Amino acid sequence: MAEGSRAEGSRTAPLAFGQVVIGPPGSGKTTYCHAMREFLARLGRSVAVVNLDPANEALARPCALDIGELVTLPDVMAGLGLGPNGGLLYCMEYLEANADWLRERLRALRGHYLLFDCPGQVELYTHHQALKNVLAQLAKWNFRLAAVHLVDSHYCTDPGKFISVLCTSLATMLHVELPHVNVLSKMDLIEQYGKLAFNLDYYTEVLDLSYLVDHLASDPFFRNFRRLNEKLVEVIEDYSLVSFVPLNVQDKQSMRQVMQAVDKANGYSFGDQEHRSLEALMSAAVGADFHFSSTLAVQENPSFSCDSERLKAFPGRVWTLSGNRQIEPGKAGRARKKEIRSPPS
Ligand SMILES: Nc1nc2c(ncn2[C@@H]2O[C@H](COP(=O)(O)OP(=O)(O)OP(=O)(O)O)[C@@H](O)[C@H]2O)c(=O)[nH]1
Ligand SMILES: [Mg+2]
Repeated sequence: MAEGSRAEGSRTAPLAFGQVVIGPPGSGKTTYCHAMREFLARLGRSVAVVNLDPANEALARPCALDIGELVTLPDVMAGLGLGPNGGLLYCMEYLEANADWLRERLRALRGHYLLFDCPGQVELYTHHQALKNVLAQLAKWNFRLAAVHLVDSHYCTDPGKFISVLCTSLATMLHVELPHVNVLSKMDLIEQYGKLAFNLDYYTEVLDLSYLVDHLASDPFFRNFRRLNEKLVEVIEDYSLVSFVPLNVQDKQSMRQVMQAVDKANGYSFGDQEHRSLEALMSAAVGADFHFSSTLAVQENPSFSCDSERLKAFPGRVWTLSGNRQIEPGKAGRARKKEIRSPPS
């Protein structure tokens, strides 16, 4: 399409809002999309799920728009002799080349709040260009989207994996270039995943990571990699961008907390009616800090466990920092470090 007519189209197209749901394989993207669709629909929002995952062959739940109508992974693999990973990258490049198809199909969904269910292939979000270009195109067509990056909370149980998750999340934020909400998914399973080395707020707020490096160094295998881990967490702290919202898709409070974080990120503002529906849905007075209450809900569960020795490193329940907001998100990592080490007043 000529650049001129595209620009004209974006001037006249009304604003549309939505979420681009991304993350590693099996992190719960599809489950989240449908749970969020139901949650928002109960508030009176017109929501449509757009399946952008060409590997989703038989859609168990209805989607308003399916990339499978344009291209499917099995066809690409069979036709071009590609494996699943190469095939998926090809599918996204094919989508980018056929952006007009997407635009036409999305036109029919104007007026809806859109949830884009994306493939679970990490390179799409860290360095491959196709999906990023499609998202940039959507922005030109007046879509105001926020990326919702799901990561399985299982990774909190292993400090080494948690550092790699932080690196991936940061790389994704820098690559995708959308307003971004990182989410720790499957919180309902965290107790089954095993003992955490630190309290939950430590992982969601991404507090002083030197504790994580110290903890890793206590493992003989990781001792040799201490310097590498120190440098990695230095990069994460220097950017000071990564933090997580905990999510349990079966819990309304938790869904509300994610919804509010995303609405703030993409600038969606709802009317009185939706606000009243939300209050009715919650059917209880809720404090202002849902983040605190949700992590607290998990932490105060009798079966939730974390290493008590590590807890002692944080005197005076510094975990309430997310509750009383002594630490503002976005503050430099080193400033956070200083604050967390000072004794409580
Ligand atoms: N207990 C629990 N299970 C979940 C949750 N979210 C997803 N699952 C399960 O995790 C598995 C993977 O979920 P999906 O929603 O298919 O994950 P996905 O990210 O879309 O996976 P890909 O599209 O293959 O990348 C399924 O068995 C889900 O039932 C959750 O919040 N709690
Ligand atoms: Mg999926």
